[in-house]
Amino acid sequence: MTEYPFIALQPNILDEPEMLERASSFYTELNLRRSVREYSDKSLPAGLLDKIILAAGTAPSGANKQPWTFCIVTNAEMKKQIRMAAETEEQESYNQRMSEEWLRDLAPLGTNDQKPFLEVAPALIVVFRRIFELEEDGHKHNNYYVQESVGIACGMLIAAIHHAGLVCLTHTPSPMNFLEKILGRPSNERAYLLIPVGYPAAEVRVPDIHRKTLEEICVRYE
Ligand code: IYR
Repeated sequence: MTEYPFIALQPNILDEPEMLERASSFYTELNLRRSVREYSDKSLPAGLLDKIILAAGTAPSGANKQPWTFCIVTNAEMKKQIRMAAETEEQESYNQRMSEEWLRDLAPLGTNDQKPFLEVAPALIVVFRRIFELEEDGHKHNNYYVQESVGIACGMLIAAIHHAGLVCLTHTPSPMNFLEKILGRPSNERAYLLIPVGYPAAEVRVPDIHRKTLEEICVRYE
């Protein structure tokens, strides 16, 4: 096993006022992010999603295995197939699988089993977690903390999408294995999130939800 050579960290040295200013403006920016379910069909600038995915790929991961694959689907026929398969699963979920309590919790958000955004949005990013790597001799090499690693990468992906001036939705049709089939993914990949990306539809409205306060989400031990 060869070791990595160690190189000097390139530190991000800022003075304290600038640190506070940057932390504050980053929060202000992220706090404007909203999940969007209605999209314009306007296409995206060439190369934009590549940079966004490169940003997501900077996430930390178990043993630096980077156990993720990001598929960009802009093909209209494939988006249609994905919409139809997702709606079939969602109909089953809304009508049979989700509990009364779950449906009551979701009701204020106004979601339902119809997912037109899967066809209207100019791109779908389908994120797969790689549960192992298949070596050339057929040996399965383990990945570690795959859920955590891919979750972190998706958080960074969503932040990068927002930072670039686009909107998205973390959509989780369940079960999601139809995505592996439609996209012909290899046996080591499992669908993790389905993320429509694009511009919001004109005059789109979103539910007036509120974020928890600092006191609600932070406990100090001094
Ligand atoms: N996957 C379904 C249901 C759904 C579940 C939760 I938890 C949400 O926060 C939102 C929706 C759907 O996408 O409609």
